[in-house]
Amino acid sequence: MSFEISEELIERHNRRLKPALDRGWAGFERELKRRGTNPQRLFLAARPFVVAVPSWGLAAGGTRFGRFPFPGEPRHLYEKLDDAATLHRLTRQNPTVSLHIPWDQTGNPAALRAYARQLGLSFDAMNSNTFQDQPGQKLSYKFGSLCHTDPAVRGQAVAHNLEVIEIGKKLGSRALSIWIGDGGNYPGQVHFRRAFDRYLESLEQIYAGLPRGWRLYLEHKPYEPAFYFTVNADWGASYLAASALGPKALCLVDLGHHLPGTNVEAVVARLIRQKKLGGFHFNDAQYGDDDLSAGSINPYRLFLVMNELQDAAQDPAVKNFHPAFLLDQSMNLKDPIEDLIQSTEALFRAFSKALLVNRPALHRCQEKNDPVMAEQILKQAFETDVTPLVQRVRFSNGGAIDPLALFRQSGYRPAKIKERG
Ligand code: PSV
Ligand code: MN
Repeated sequence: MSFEISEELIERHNRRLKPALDRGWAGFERELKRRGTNPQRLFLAARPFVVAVPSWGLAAGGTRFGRFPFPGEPRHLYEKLDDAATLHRLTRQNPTVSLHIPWDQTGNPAALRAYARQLGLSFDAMNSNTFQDQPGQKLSYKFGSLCHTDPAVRGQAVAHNLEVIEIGKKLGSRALSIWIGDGGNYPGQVHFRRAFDRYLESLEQIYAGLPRGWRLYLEHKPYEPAFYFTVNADWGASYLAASALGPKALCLVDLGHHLPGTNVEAVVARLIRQKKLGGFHFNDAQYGDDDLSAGSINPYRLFLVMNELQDAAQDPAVKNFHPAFLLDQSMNLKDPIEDLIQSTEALFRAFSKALLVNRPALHRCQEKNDPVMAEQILKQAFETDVTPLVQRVRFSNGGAIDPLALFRQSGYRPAKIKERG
């Protein structure tokens, strides 16, 4: 019998912290009422927040210079699901896992799905991988995959994506996410227009294989592994491709995939306007695609992104707005469960603060060209301490009031060191 954080342990932890939470909530409620905000309505709006966990974020990630495994890390996908279930039991905000094929050897998808269901988990977007060669692979992706000059390589990459869809169908997923590294390192190496034509042609074949109700997410990134030119480098290229394909194709915004200085929240608003925002890979970055914990570097930017999402969610003119929330971060130094607790909380805080924005007042300031008061409205929401709300939502969903503290106290990782080595 492997060690688990039991419901009883969570209840005991919550019983201890509940009086302090109640005191905090009473003060928070008073402050909201003073501002004319209905606390119960805020609570109900915040309560459904969830974010998917990347399978590749559950074990130690690597840098280009190496990977440092940590004791007790999951040895295979089933153990990764055990850790994801532990995370979800603590937060009640991480009910789905996003898989990456072939990094995740599914073997028997039906058995995997049954195991996940037993743990209270299901599967989010599937990710294909044609940015690396796999052992035994027939044709190399050294010079590209979906955009390769050789139709046989493109065919192999398309077939891989169709196979990922098939696996996803068996797992109950409803989306395929494609990120490719195709591009070039040297001026002259790649014919820009033809490479994009080939990208579209390959994507059309994948799009045609999408089952009913599925979405295709196209993820852009300015550079790496291609350092001079990347085919899907920015939101513009991504938007062109998604538009050419049709309504099931949407753009996915990875927060780390923008050049320094890019106004990411404006990119988000533009994609919403074009009905092409599919979802997010949340993380944070200091320099480039750093895959650091969400909200660890620039929580204000995260709030501004959430603010655009709330603005759209509350706008009756924006229809069918359900952007997917996924984390995409890779940890070298932290325990991944602790990291994911921190990131989930940072996202939920930003989300909650965006709910606090006095939107009618903000719109009035925008119309009247009052930059000072408009900014004040955002700042007031951002600077509000939403801890009581965050804790109350977690508690009422059955999670832990302080998931990080409980995770440490539970002895989960030391128990896993004994079990997994
Ligand atoms: C690429 O840097 C990326 O953001 C894509 O989402 C990949 O699927 C993921 O990272 C792999 O680590
Ligand atoms: Mn990503």
